[in-house]
Parts: sequence; C-alpha cells; structure tokens
Amino acid sequence: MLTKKVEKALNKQIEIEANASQFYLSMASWAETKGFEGVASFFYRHSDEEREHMLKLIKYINERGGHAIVPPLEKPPKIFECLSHVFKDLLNHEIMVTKEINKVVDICLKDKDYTTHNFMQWYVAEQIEEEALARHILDKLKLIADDKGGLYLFDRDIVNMNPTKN
Ligand code: OFO
Repeated sequence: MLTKKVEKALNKQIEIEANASQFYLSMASWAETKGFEGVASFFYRHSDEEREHMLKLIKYINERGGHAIVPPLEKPPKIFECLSHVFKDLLNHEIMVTKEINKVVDICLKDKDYTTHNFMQWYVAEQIEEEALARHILDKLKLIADDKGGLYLFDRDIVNMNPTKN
C-alpha cells in the first residue's frame, strides 16, 4: 500500500511525463514542417516513450492500491527558433525531469517505501541516458553550426540515435 505522500508524488510524476510527451510531440511536428524528417521521427519516438513512462507509473500506482490520476495537459510551444534551440529545450526539460524524479526518490526514502524506491531506480537510470544523449546531440550541432550540408547529414543520422533503450 502506498502512503498518501508517495501516491501524490507519483501522480505528479505522471503529469510531468505526460507534459514531456506533449512537448516532444510539438517539437516533432515543428521539425516535420521544416523538412527535418530525421529530427521529427526522433521526437515522435521520444514523445511515445514519455507516454510509456507515464503509463508505467499509472499501472504501478493502481497495482499498489493507489489511484492514478490522468492529468490535464499543458499547451506546449509550437514555434521553435532553430534546431539548436529545440535540443537545448530538450536538455533543459530532461534536467528538470531528473530533479523531479530525485524528489520522488527522496519522498520514498523519507516514507520508508523501499518498493517504490526500487521501482523509481529505472527512471533514475533512464535520466542519465536521456541527458547524456541530449548533450551529445548538442555537441554535434555546435560543430555543425550553420553548415547546411552538415545539418542535412545530421538529420539523416539522428534516425539511428535512440532517445532511450527501453
Ligand atoms: Fe525523458 O523522461 Fe521520462 O522519465
């Protein structure tokens, strides 16, 4: 059985994952309209994975006798300045998600809920990979700068970069 505090923290995390999914979906749509097909498919996939993260939380809460609440969604931005901005936003968003996950872990420890603490370790590990990938992509974009040929190749190659290895 979950304590009320842990249940509340997990429900908040559902909201964060749902909004991340919306945010990345908006990035995918923007990239598609700009002709960056590879980037669009990267973000469509990323958006799906965030939804999976949300579903995993929903199922866990309900399995442990709590009630998972389906949250309302925030309106994501629809226009992005350029590819570098999109990936900077991605990195900053993931850094925020990591902080939120750490807060959930902290609440689990305070409430001595070692089962949920164990469940959350999957998210902790996932965040290391997601932040590292966003940083790696930003480094590549820095090298490319405004080189059109470089951007073309980047868009082609990003298809093979997995947002996460679920
Ligand atoms: Fe990108 O993060 Fe979910 O957890």
